[in-house]
Amino acid sequence: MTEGNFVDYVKIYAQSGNGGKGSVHLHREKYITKGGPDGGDGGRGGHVIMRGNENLWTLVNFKFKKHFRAGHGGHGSKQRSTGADGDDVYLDVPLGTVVKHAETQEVLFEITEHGEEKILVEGGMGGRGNWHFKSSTNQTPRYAQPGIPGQEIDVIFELKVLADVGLVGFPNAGKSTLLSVITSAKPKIADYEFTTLKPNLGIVEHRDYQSFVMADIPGIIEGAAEGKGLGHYFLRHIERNATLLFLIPADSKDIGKEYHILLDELRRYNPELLDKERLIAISKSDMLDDELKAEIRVELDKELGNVPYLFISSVAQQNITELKDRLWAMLNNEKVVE
Ligand SMILES: Nc1nc2c(ncn2[C@@H]2O[C@H](COP(=O)(O)OP(=O)(O)OP(=O)(O)O)[C@@H](O)[C@H]2O)c(=O)[nH]1
Ligand SMILES: [Mg+2]
Repeated sequence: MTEGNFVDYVKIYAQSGNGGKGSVHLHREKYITKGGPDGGDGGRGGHVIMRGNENLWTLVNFKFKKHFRAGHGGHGSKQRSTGADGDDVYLDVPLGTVVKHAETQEVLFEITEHGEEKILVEGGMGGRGNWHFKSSTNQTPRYAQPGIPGQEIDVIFELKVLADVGLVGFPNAGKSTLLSVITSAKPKIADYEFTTLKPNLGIVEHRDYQSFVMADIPGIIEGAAEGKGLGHYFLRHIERNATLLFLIPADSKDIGKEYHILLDELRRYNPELLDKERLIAISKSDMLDDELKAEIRVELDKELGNVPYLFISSVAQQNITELKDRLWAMLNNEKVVE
C-alpha cells in the first residue's frame, strides 16, 4: 500500500432523488364519458446507500469522485400506472468507515460488516395519483400529490483501520522498520522524524499459516493532544486494534518516561485506549550489550509495573519470532510459557 493511496478521510456530497409526481388523469374511452380518476402514483426517488465491503482497505475510490446523485422517481400516469423508482446509488466502503455530518461533526453511523447497508440519504416518496382522492363528494378529483423532493447532505467519511495490533511510539522508534521486517509491507523508512505520515498495514504471517494484521501509524510526541507534531488525529486508527505494541528505542534517554508520555497522550485522546492489552518492545536492541540490557531490566522492572516487555532488533532479527509469539498469544488470550 503506497502512502499516496492511503486515503482515510474524505468529504462527500450526496443527493437523493425526488419522488415522482402523482398523476391527475381521468379515464376516457370511446363510449365511456365519465370513467373516473385513474392517475397513478409517482415512483420513489433513489436512495444513496452505503455498503460495507471487506475487500476494500481505503477510501481511495472517493479521492476524485466526491459527488453522488441518485435518480429521480418517474411520474405516475394514466390507468393507475405507477412511475418507476429512481435508481439507487451504492457507495462501497471499507469496514471501519465512520460517517459524520460535515457541519455538526455528529457521527451518523458506522459501517462494520461486509454487505451491511445503510441509507445515507433517503429518496423522496412518490406523490399519490388522483384516483386515491376519489370520494363520495368528489368523484373526479383534479389533484394529485407532488412527489417529495430528494435531500442533500455533506458528510465526512473517516476510516478507522481494522488491525489486530497497533504500533505506538515516538517518531524514529523503528515502527516502520519492524513492519517491513515482519510483514511484506514496504513502508518508507528513514533516519528522521515523521517519516510515516499515513498509516501502513501489513499482514504478519505466523507459524502454521496463522496471520494477524499490524498497523504502523505516525509517531506520537508529547503534546500531541494539543496538536504538536502530527497531532493525535490519526490515533483513531488504533482505537479498534485489539492490542497495542509500544516501541521504544534502546537508545532512548529514559525508556520508562517515554512509555509514560506515550500512555498519557493516548489517555488524552481516548481513555479507553488504556483498556487494551499492551506489550512493550525495546527496539534497536542490537545497540545494547548484555550488561546494558541487565541495567535497563532493573530500571524497567521498577518503572513499568506489570506491563510485559522484551528486547528486539528488526535490523539484527533478534527476538522477532518471540515477539510474534507473544502478540499471537495476546490476541488469542493464551498464556505464554516462558
Ligand atoms: N540499529 C538499529 N536501527 C534501527 C532498527 N530499526 C530501525 N532502525 C533505524 O531507525 C530509524 C527510524 O526507523 P523508522 O522505521 O523509519 O522509524 P519510525 O518509528 O517508523 O519513524 P516515523 O515514521 O518517523 O515515526 C531508521 O534509520 C532505521 O534504520 C534496529 O533494529 N536497529
Ligand atoms: Mg515510520
